[in-house]
Amino acid sequence: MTVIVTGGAGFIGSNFIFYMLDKYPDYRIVCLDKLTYAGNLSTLSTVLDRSNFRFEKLDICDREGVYKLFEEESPDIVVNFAAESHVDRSIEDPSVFLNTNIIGTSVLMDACRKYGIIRFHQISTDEVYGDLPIDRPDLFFTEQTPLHTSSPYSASKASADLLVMSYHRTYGLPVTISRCSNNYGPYHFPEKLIPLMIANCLSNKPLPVYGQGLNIRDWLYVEDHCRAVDLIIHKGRVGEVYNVGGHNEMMNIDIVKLICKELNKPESLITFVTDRKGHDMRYAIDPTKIYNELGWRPETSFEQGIKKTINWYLDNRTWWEEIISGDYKNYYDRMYSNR
Ligand code: TDX
Repeated sequence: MTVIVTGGAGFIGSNFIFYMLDKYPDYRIVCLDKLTYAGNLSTLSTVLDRSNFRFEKLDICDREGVYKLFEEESPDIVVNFAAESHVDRSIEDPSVFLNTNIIGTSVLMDACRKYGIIRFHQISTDEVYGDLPIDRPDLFFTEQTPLHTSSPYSASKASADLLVMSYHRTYGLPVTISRCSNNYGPYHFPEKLIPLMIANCLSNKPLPVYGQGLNIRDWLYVEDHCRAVDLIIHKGRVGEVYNVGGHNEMMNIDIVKLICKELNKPESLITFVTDRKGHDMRYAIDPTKIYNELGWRPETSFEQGIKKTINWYLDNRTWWEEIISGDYKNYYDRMYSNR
């Protein structure tokens, strides 16, 4: 079995590659990644030499390059993790999100049609459903919840989902989609809430909490997400959407306080800054379908997961310190100075 993993040098994609190489030593894993700011080849350094692994620096929008790779590798399964994923960046400049997330997905699916595959799996997000009110803890996103996006990022992901479903209906492409809640864990890019707060704590820098920090996210340890994708690509029903989440809702401010506590840093580092435009209040996934159909359950509690994650950032300082000192520094100054 040959599996193409796009965006495999990014956070969730790289974790998925490690998971697959470990679980299926007889599979061939081909990573296709453009190595944007969020992709880091050093993340894959431990697997680059494996005989059943190939890395190809490629943009999913590059039709010729993608077709050539499909011709060479004849993949059975394609899992599309490649995406621009940071909401704040999409508010600054939507265009690259539309290109990569929508056009890129269509190029990949055209290649799937041309060369034939047994499964195209699209990694989507709970953000396509919009948000839920804070005072209605009884409400959850199901697979039937209408798409109702807030940011250019989520609109681009919802557009891609619609396109994926249209390729299934129109061309009979064997597709599945997963919509997962917020992931956290090793190799999470430090522009996102949890790694940013860990990195800032460790450097005794202010912890910028948007608005009052009352927004709620539903957190899932990245390895649990990888297991869900593995189950869906092997056992999920074609043409179906699966929500993935572990009923672990937390307020941003509580997460930041927890990180301060774990790292023994004063809460006085917390700084409330101007809110994100169009900021979604609450995400909460109803994972009943994947529980019942595929028997998936999250295995890592948030208590264990956050400890593992913090320890990973303590043990892998070079990985994130290099990122923070490079181009990313310009982004950080642009985004947070005068906020
Ligand atoms: O500095 C910050 N301060 C802050 O208060 C940052 C970076 C974030 N926040 C808040 C905004 C959100 O309410 O924390 C929450 C989490 O923010 P992000 O880490 O940017 O994630 P989110 O916007 O929830 O989106 C994430 O989950 C869904 C991923 O980035 C998406 O790619 C995924 O689809």
